[in-house]
Amino acid sequence: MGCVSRFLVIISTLAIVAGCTVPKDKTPDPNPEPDPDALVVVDVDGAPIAGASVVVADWTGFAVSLVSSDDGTVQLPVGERLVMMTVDAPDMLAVTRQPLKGPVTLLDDSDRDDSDGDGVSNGEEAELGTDPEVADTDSDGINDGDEAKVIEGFAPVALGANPLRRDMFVELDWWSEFGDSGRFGSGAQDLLNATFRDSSLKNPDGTFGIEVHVDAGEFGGGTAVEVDEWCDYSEPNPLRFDVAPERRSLFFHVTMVPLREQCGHRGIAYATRSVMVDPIVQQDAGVRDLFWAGVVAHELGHTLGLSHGGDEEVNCKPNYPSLMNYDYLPMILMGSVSFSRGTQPPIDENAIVESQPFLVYPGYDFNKDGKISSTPYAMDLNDGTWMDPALAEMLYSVAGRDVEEACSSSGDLTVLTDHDDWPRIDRGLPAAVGLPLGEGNWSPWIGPLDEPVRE
Ligand SMILES: [Ca+2]
Ligand SMILES: [Ca+2]
Ligand SMILES: [Ca+2]
Ligand SMILES: [Ca+2]
Ligand SMILES: [Zn+2]
Repeated sequence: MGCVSRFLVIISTLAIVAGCTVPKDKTPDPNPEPDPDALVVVDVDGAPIAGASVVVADWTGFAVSLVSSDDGTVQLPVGERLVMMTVDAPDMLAVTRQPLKGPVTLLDDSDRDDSDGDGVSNGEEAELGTDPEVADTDSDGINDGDEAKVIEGFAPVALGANPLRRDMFVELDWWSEFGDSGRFGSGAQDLLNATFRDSSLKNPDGTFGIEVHVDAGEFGGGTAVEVDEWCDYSEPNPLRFDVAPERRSLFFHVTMVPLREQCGHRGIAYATRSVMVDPIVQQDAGVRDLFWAGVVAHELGHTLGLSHGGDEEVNCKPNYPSLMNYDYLPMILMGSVSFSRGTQPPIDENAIVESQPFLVYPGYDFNKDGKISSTPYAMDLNDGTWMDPALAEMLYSVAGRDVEEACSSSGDLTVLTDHDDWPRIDRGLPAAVGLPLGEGNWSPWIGPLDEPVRE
């Protein structure tokens, strides 16, 4: 019913109401009647349990604690978008579940000790399949208790944390001027997830890699940001670590703003778990998603402890096929590169033998003389010129710069080595999550006085 007709109805019934009243269904009731459907009953074998703890989390992960009454009932908050709950009582096995309504039956817990102090008892850990002697079974920096139970304040489990699989939480803000086209949507999120799942790291549940949970507004965190100054990322800048306090020990933070235009960089890894990325929104959506996922993965790679040469700052090594490497970063546009597994043999630039296997090739013409030579020769390889020139030019032009500028090798002839990125990521994730957002350096492996990594 529209405003005007409502006015007319009111006039005809009450005769003296002036103006337009707000329809009742849009006015929150400050003292709503309890919703009989939003009721939980806690019992053991049908006997109600009074004083049981019931912690409920809403869609943003925010969680509040309730207590069951004498008849075992708990009235859930009305009007909240609740997604998960944990019911717990002394000497009972805790139950975490969706949906929230209806009966919850607790079981006896004969082993209520918590040997590793992670918030889940030994009996509960036996049920969950987690290690009762290790607080962080899947080594992602989040304790088993925080991944298995809804805990008061902020509950990662309500946003998809799993105690048997590595999880990584990323809050992503974007420049408001870009509108919706600046938002890191599901296409880019799927590609980012694929990059972190294409991994040698096995999880306790048998899956591989890291599950990345992006909050570009889906969980109430990521927002469009309206500031127009980001080159100065010092303390007063409102962009800096724009993450709710209860999330700051857990979330990585990505800000997508036009860095390149204003500051001359495509991406910057700043202090702990915080990066900025230029979204380059003029690309078509498919190319844009590939580019976004690759550059965000690259910058997150820095905050997990990786340099452009893996464990060293030697860029553009042909035999380091990782998106940390500038030579390979543009290849994200072909959807064909992730982090390196370190399986390529070393190449001595003083004695290059082209007839040896390289990547998928049985031999490779590094010096572009038209033949695959078995006679060793000397050449600087990590200057970007080893790639097929036409392909290199195409890829780098989309990525927005030329090959020489990207690599700028010193010209020294050395032994170039591959690097297995995954063990470093495996150590970097729990090390980074253990630190407060924005304190310390871009990488948990670098001292606190180092410069941020640019690009
Ligand atoms: Ca425990
Ligand atoms: Ca444990
Ligand atoms: Ca964990
Ligand atoms: Ca986990
Ligand atoms: Zn970089």
